Amino acid sequence: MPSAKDIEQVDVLLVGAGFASYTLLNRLRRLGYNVKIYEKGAASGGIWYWNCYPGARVDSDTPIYQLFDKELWSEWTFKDRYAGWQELRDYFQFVDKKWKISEHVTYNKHVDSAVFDEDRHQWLVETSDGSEIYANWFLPCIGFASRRYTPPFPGLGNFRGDIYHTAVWPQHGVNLKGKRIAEIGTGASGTQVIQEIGDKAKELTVYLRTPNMCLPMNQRKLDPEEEERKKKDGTYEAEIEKTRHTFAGFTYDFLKKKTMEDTPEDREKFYHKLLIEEGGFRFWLNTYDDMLFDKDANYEAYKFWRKSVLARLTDKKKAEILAPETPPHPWGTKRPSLEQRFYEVVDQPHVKIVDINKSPIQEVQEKGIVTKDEGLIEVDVIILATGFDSVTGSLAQLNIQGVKGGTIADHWKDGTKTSMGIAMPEFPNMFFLYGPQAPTAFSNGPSCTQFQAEWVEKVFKLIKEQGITRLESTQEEEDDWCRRMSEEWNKSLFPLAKSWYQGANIPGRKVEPLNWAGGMVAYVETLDKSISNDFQGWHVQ
Ligand code: N01
Repeated sequence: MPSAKDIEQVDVLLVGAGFASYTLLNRLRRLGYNVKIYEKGAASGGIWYWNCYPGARVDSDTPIYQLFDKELWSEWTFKDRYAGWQELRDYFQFVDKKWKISEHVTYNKHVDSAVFDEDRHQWLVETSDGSEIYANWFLPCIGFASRRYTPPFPGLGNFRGDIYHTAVWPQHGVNLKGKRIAEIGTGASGTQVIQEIGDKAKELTVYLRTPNMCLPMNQRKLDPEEEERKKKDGTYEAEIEKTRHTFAGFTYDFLKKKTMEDTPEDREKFYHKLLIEEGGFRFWLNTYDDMLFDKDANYEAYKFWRKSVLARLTDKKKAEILAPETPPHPWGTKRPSLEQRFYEVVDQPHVKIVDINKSPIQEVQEKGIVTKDEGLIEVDVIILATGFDSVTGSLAQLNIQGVKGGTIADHWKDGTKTSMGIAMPEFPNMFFLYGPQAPTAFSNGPSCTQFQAEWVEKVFKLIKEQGITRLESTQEEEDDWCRRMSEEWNKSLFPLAKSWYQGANIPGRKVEPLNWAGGMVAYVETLDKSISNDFQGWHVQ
């Protein structure tokens, strides 16, 4: 055992090498802090290191899905309006070179545990290779989807073919051409996989539990000259600036208008413009401001969406599963995915959809999957796109021990509790970004991490100026935030969906709001208020 004085020391230890850590590293380094990043993967990119399944692509468009740094966006131009995983990896390499990030990163470094040493006001962090490091400040930036979920299908281990989970897709890729494939799950990952492999598979069977109410992505190649013009004429700057003033950190926001204030004809035209002409999330986040709060308003949106989908499907049985007359939950209360040809791909005869609500999966056998009504369907490959122990699972899986000895999982045993989705009492000198009870999954990722990182930078300036060595959020701050979390959530229709937004995807897990539903602007205001007036929401030493 090395003595404490022989153990490596660092001012700030960041975990994970994605958007949040890159922004923080750059900012804290400028303030003179000695910063390190530990990354579990073999390369940077955060989720884009792991997300390499066929068709993996982001659902936020250019220019807001990148680091909000003028020097960077002036030099980098994405090829696609919605970037794919390879391009995002290239982007991270570009930033890495530009900002010299890699010299601060240790790859293949998995944090096993972190314990706060009350005498030293430091975290002692241990990794799976047995190394230890003391960090004055510990900032896990591991996203909301780093703990994958595999449902316990009976017999899964007996399958003789290949099984792949989208969250840990082989980095070398998989040849699926001409294969008989079973695909389980139709969230963001499943939808993209299906539309990408559907044409290549010999047979594709999709095991579907809840239809994803997908929106057209309206993907297109970006014209480099036009992008250059937009950078020079101030369009990029203006678009990025808009993200500070909207609910979800996008460039657009809800209208200040109720659904029924428009005539049916005007409503139809408006929906058409959002859904068909503009595409992307506009039909979700740029629509009437009662859509996510009022059932009748919501049903109007659903009817229009359904009509647009039915027009693309010839197979009546599939249409009934994918766009039923009665929706399983209010429109948009579960994350809609952006699709490209999804409905045309699944409409083909060699693609089968099994509604597992009516015909549940009974077991997996050596040769394939058995459901109640279909019996055994033989396949070569099973793809699990069954998601994550989302939002809280990433942090709760780590053995991070607070001052009373309990882990984060212990702190949350009766329900998730945080101070403003960025800190917790009993866990001093620790901030986490893009995690539970922040705008996280209700936001454009780079907006959320940017605004949280800007706040952390303010805190670290004060820490330096005031010689602070220990900062712990107050219990009152946490209680107040949890109360506000529930208040915002319960105003909306979100509680009516069995979604991972509230942990309902994991059997036995407490169903509770996991993402801040009060919007980005109110979120940032709350963060700022907590450090004004001499850190009023914090215990300071
Ligand atoms: O995971 P999911 P994901 N039996 O949880 C089904 C981000 N992301 O990896 O809906 C059968 O959404 C489950 O069914 P149901 C993004 O924020 C973004 O797709 O619970 N099926 C669902 O269909 C996204 O939302 C991008 O009824 C079971 C699917 O598996 C989040 O990550 C790309 C089942 C899981 O879907 C998660 O996306 C990828 C069971 N026992 C990810 N259990 C982009 O930006 C679960 N399912 C494009």
